[in-house]
Amino acid sequence: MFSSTAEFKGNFLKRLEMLSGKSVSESAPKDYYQTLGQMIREFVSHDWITTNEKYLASKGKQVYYLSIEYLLGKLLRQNLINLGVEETVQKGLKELGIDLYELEELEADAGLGNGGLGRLAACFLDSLATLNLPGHGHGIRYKHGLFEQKIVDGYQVELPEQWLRSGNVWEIRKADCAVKIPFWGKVEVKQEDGRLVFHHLNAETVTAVPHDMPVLGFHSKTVNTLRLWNAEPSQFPVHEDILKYKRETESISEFLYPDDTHDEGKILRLKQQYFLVSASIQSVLKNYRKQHISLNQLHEHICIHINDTHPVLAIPELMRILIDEERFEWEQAWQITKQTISYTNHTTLSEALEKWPIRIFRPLLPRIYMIVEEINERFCHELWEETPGNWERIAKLAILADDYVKMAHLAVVGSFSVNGVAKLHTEILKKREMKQFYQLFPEKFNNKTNGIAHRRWLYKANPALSSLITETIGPDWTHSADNLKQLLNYQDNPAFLEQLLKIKQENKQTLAKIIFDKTGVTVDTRAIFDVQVKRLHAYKRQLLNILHIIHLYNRIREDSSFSLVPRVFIFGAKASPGYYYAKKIIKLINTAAEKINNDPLVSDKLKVIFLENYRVSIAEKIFPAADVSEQISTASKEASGTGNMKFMINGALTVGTLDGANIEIHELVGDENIFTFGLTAEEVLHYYQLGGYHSVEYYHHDFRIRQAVDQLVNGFFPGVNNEFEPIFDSLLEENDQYFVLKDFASYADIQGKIGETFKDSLQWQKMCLNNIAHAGYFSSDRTIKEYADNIWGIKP
Ligand code: 26V
Repeated sequence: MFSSTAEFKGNFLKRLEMLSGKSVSESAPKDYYQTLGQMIREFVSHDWITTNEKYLASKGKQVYYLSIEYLLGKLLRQNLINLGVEETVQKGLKELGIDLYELEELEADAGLGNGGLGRLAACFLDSLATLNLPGHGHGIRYKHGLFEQKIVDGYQVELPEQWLRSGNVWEIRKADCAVKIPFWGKVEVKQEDGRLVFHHLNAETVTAVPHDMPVLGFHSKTVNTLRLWNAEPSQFPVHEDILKYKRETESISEFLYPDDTHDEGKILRLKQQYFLVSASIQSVLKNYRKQHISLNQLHEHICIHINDTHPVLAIPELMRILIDEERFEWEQAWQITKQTISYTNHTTLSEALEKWPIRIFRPLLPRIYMIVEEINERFCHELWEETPGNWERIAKLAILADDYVKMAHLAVVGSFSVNGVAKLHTEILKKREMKQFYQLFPEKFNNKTNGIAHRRWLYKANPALSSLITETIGPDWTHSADNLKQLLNYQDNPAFLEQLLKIKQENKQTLAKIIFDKTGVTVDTRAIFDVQVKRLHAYKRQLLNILHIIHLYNRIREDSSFSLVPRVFIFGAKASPGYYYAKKIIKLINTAAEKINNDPLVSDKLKVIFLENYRVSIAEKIFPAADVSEQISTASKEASGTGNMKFMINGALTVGTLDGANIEIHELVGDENIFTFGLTAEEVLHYYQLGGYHSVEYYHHDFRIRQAVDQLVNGFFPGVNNEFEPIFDSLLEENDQYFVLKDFASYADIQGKIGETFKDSLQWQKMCLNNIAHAGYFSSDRTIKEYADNIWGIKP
């Protein structure tokens, strides 16, 4: 890009003048940021064009990843790193008196996602480009990403997020590639030339305009595309209420959904899903037609991957185009569609499995509904042929049942591959949640354990540790994360372990400063930094963590012989705005923090920090500074988790249940390098099936539990009235669905063991080293290679 600092500076200054009309001294940091961003984007445009030309000319297979969420975070420094010019740029800017890290602060996080599922999509894009694989993302260009969280008086308050306020320097608007999406109206069926044809009449049409972002690979020439669709009014046709139409149209790409627990949001959410899918499929086929290959061979050249069920309408939409526009017969269209679509399931929680009331679906998407109906009828017919008279089975597996469209059923029936995201999760799908589908289509089911972009979560986030690793085993680990295993040769090398300790200590100091700036609380960096950062959900059991903290607090105050190894407990979590119970837990954590942090009796032992507005950029500061990684979901509930992998690769030790990918972490590092506790998935599922758990017994028989649980409601936290009664009730009246009390004792025990282990700092670092060394398996490069080889059939 620039062969020298001097060349960079020359370029930068010239461009700054052109763009802002000002000299360096007159310009503001915002101008520097814009200038640098534009320089990079323009610089990559050549490789971007070349990549697309190569893809087109080679006629090789390409994958399109459809996802309603992308949690990209900041892109400036990652792009510089990928281009291999970070050092040159940083030096050049410095000579001009500009700090690259300050510019990075000016960039808004692209937070177009809720959590794990959206961040996974972003990590996958990174790996696809780095591995030179032809894979592109399609999503929605939400004007407002996930809400900004403020904590006011201990409560979560949501503000609209504004990432586009100063524009998005990485995107290119492609108005000429816009497509039209029809909603509402009715379908007219006619006989023409001996076949039925379908016309969608009186539809309200929305224009989808793509905004393309380049996706750079690490030190590679490949530049893939993330295409984000913006919803805009079509040329204002005959419309009675133009303003209403404009408002409704634009609202399609206005907000990312924190979830769809509210009914009024449902139509909009379904509109978003069809908007994404229809725009993407139309655009994919437009591109495909340029290659002049028959649509009969679509599946040999294209794979469309649906990230969870949100984009599942890709199936009927592809059918619609093949049948209505390309005049295929049903059976032929169905074979092509089934062989083109693959699907990832990300949760077995029944409340998260999507289903749409037919009363909403049918009028909004009349032609799509007809196709779903036909898919369902044919599928039910097949079931009938196989087991005539077995209505129970048909009712269970049908796509349309009980007045709903069941999206996961459509996904399984209309795709060639169904994968879970960690070994246990896939087994639960096969043996339980989707057992009957597995019996019907065993060949479709497979596992792809999640991964993380280690170049963001280690190389970028933890420069000191990365340098040490590179000095020790050479630089190839950035491409081949498995090389990290070579670090095992240093596990008995005290000098090396001392260095690890020193780096962790420095990272903790950086985080301590952030904590002080944000909360005013001083934390001791010699204490164990024990961190739980993730979305707030009952099954993730932040409640178990905070109840245990309250218990520790009680113990320090009451038992003078008790000596706690000092701890700083750090939380970061957003609750869905409509999720009442989750918000109560946030209030509880903040209330406990307030009390504990202001009690001089425990101040040298215990601190509780809630960092507001947890997001990708703050996560990059947190993982490198963590000693302990809390992965304490009720076993069987967390499909995989990916935060667990980010902690691990930064040398934090996991305290976790045998759930999701924790199980695979455990297998890799062995019993001696992880702290596991609690019920197994099998035990949990057994209780759910057969009963036998009575939370009140644990409340009555364990004083520690009774004391902490009573403190929720007995005035121990002054000024909160009945605030925590719903939590109290969930544990006792509602029999503690997530086994918080059941797992409390084993959690407290293992936490004790963690304190003891931490005292021997070299032993602790040795354990950290073992975790880092085995974390290569969790690079999303490995995951993506598995998808590419075993599902998509794409090649570099
Ligand atoms: C969504 C909802 C929405 C309605 C209320 C309840 C509820 C519960 C869970 C979810 C999660 C939906 C899908 C999802 O984000 N799954 C996450 O995907 C990650 C990437 O595969 C994985 O690491 C996480 O374990 C999984 O929860």
